Amino acid sequence: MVFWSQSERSAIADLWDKIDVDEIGPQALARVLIVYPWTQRYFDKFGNLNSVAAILGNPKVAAHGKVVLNALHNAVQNLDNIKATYSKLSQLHCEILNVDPDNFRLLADCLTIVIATKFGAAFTPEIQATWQKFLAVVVAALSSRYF
Ligand code: HEG
Repeated sequence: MVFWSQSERSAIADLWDKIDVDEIGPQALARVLIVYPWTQRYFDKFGNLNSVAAILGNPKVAAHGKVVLNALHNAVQNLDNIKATYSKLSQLHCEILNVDPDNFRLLADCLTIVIATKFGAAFTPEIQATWQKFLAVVVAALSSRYF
């Protein structure tokens, strides 16, 4: 069970309020596919991922980036219950999608970088610390059904 202080709760809620899922989601997933190209193997049904421009312009990448961020919204709304919230999703990624759980961390890091790029100085070290604590809990929850 993770402890969230009141200021951590409001930092996460405030940051999430400012995040445009339709903008940040596609950018975060595209960054994962560009920076860690081996992750492309999971998305062989997504069509052309052969260049940076192809990834950035791929509508399936954009759509899936939104799906991922919308799923993150569930965690924001269930801070005290993230593990249970992601139990089924973890099982899906493990048993059906066969996604190596190390990749969750890579996506979390790319998401943090996209947010830092977007919000600049407003994304203070303190907010970053809370945000990365949140993502660490998300990554642990998504990894929880792997065994
Ligand atoms: Mg995953 C499907 C969420 C990281 C590869 N991912 C999905 C779905 C959700 C989701 C909600 C749809 C599930 C469904 O159809 O019921 N993914 C999700 C989150 C995170 C994550 C919240 C991390 C924060 N996913 C992730 C990573 C990879 C990956 C790092 C691979 C590098 N996800 C993946 C694939 C699919 C999903 C291949 C199936 C996509 C499809 O067939 O459309």
